[in-house]
Amino acid sequence: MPANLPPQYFEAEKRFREAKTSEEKIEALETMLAIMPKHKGTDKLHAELRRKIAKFTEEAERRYATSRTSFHIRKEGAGQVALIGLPNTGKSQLLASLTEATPEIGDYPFTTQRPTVGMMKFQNIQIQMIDTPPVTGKESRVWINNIARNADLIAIIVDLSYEPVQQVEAVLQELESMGIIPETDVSDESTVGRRQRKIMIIANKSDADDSGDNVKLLSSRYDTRFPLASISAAFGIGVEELKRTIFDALEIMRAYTKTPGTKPDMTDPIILKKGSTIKKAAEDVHKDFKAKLKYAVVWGSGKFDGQRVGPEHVLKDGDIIELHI
Ligand SMILES: Nc1nc2c(ncn2[C@@H]2O[C@H](COP(=O)(O)OP(=O)(O)OP(=O)(O)O)[C@@H](O)[C@H]2O)c(=O)[nH]1
Ligand SMILES: [Mg+2]
Repeated sequence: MPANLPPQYFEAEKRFREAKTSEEKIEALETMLAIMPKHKGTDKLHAELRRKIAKFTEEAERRYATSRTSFHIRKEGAGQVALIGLPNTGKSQLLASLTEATPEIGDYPFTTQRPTVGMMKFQNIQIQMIDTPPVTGKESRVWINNIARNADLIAIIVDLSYEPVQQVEAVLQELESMGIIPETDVSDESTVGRRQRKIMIIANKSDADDSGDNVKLLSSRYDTRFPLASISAAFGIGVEELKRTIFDALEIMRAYTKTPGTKPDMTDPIILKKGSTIKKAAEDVHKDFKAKLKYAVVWGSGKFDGQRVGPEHVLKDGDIIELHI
């Protein structure tokens, strides 16, 4: 045991010993893991803590599995977005504004106990949104950990009526303690064993007093790190623009395939990572296509419509492509 551990470590250790549920045990172990300095001398302890976390997570999952819920939410649509935030910031209200879902909305904290899923329509695609219990809830951790780890985008929801930067930092810290860090924070050793995720900020309650100043605070602090949208979920202000920001933050694009002499089906795009090539699109259409592909004809990102391009041609959102094998 390294001698220079801070008192918070021993407090967490005490919490671990006294914990009654797997969730409480996981929370304490993760705190211990986050606090412990990282160097050669602590490698074994790190591994030991991770093993214990895995064990209790499995236990918790087994328990929930018997009550027929699952920690894993199956992806549907063009992308999966997790709404994560402190209590009462408006996550459930936002899900209700963006989708057909009807989650419980309350003027008191810790309203949401279990995740709720809804599909958000953006132009001709659907994006899956997940409302989660507040990130600081004891029972939330196993849920948030699994959902945030698996989502294509984490949207941090903050309440513009008070200290928004502190709220973002608190959520980032919670995520970090679960081993989840922003994709934009690329740093050597801190990424080992960590899961990097796309992150954006949704500043809610723009109708509140002081919200303008608080948006400025957020944007000056996070401008280069995260996409930011300011909205009022309750009054529907900025919600349409938000859909576009979410689409952009997912870093995906649409392409439409057609066969020679026919029209493409513009209601059914294939979804690709932004910056994908013809080759990648071909692979998505059919796994045999990639090897056989000779050339493609493209409308949109070509120099002119109907241009013949090679497999390395980079596509843009909305391109129509004809694959020739
Ligand atoms: N003024 C204002 N109030 C809002 C807005 N969005 C949500 N609220 C209110 O904020 C409170 C909390 O909303 P919820 O959607 O339940 O918040 P939550 O983040 O899901 O809360 P938990 O589930 O407890 O984490 C409710 O009283 C909402 O009516 C908004 O845009 N403006
Ligand atoms: Mg809620």
